[in-house]
Amino acid sequence: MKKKIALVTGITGQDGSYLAELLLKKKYIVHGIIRKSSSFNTGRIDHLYIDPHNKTNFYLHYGDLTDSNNIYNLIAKIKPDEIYNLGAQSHVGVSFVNPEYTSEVSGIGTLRILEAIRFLNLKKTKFYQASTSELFGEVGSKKIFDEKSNFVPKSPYGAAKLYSHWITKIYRESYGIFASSGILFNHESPRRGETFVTRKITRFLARKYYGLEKKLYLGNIYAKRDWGHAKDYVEMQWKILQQKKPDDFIIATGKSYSVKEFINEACKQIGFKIKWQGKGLKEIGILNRNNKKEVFIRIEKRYFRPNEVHFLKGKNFKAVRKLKFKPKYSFKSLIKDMLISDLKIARSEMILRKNDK
Ligand code: NAP
Ligand code: F7E
Repeated sequence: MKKKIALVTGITGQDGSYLAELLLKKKYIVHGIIRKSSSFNTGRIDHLYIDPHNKTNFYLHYGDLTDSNNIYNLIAKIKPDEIYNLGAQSHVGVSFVNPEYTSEVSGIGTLRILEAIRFLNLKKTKFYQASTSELFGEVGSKKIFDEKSNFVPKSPYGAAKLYSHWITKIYRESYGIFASSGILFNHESPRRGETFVTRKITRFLARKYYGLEKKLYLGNIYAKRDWGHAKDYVEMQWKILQQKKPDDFIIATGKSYSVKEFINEACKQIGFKIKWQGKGLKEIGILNRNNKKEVFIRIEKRYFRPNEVHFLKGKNFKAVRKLKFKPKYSFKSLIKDMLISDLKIARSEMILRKNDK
């Protein structure tokens, strides 16, 4: 049987790397788009590239979602059966600083792919768009978001992703393209970028454990998120493209925790006694270790965003029914997975530093 060909944008990111692993396991030929950077940016996929089993199944191409010709030429050459558009300027905080660039990549980038599919008349190519819970924003009381909820984005990132979400639906309805979106709530893993809050916390705690770091500075620790594991979620991205008809799906756990609850659970797992004191910008986290008390968490104004989504929780009923969504990771086991990995990394650094002395 002919092997399926997939093209993944954002293959060097958290989701892209897990998705590439999954597709290779399913015997796909995987093509990925990587950006030219001044230092190596393939750390999450190097193990796939050097694996001799993947030699003829894994190809990387230089490209950028802001470059229409490049996107068009790659799609024309590869003629993929499935395109997963995971590439994005994905940091909500950064999108307030670089709103125009964020719109170009996370908004118009999607249009560039859809236009290439349309123009090349690729009738059999299926398209997956990485939509996000940042399309939603609370209006009044807390609620659980589902596929029928109104979109109220609160950031340039959310607005760019809303454009991508709608243009995907418009190309599906107007040109009959098999184009689907997964509206994914926050998902984390040991491969999560280090500036996202969960990884910032687990990385800090692991480094603190080995004496490599003193203090952690955070923003709004009362924001609540519906956190799942990226490994569970990329499987749904694939499943969404295996449906008979294109459609949109919420992928979420249905549980929501604050950043502070995440810290408390992570501290518990690593064996740190934490006590909170104060309010607002004066709130501090105090670590009690070996009968010594030390302020190790502080709140910093610069980590607050000009606008914030305070509460997110998703209703995953459609995904459970149609995609048989059954996540393997819980809130606690997600944190455990991240801590184990970050402790390993911190321990290696501690040994290196000792050997250097
Ligand atoms: P990520 O780790 O930040 O990865 C983003 C990827 O996009 C990286 O490979 C990055 O390349 C690439 N990229 C950035 N700018 C690009 C450009 N101009 N042209 C081409 N590629 C570019 O994100 P993730 O967490 O894996 O998320 C994957 C997708 O799902 C993103 O679209 C994100 O917005 C969306 N999403 C994420 C979550 C979540 O909780 N993780 C939830 C909902 C939706 P470099 O490695 O070179 O930077
Ligand atoms: O923030 C608060 C922050 O940056 C989570 C992206 O993958 O998920 C992600 O977006 C919460 C926010 O993720 C810090 O204000 C407090 O309320 O980890 P985050 P995010 O903004 O939810 C969605 C679904 C996506 O689609 C995005 O691509 O934590 N917070 N203190 C902080 N956040 C950060 N980054 N750093 C802090 O110091």
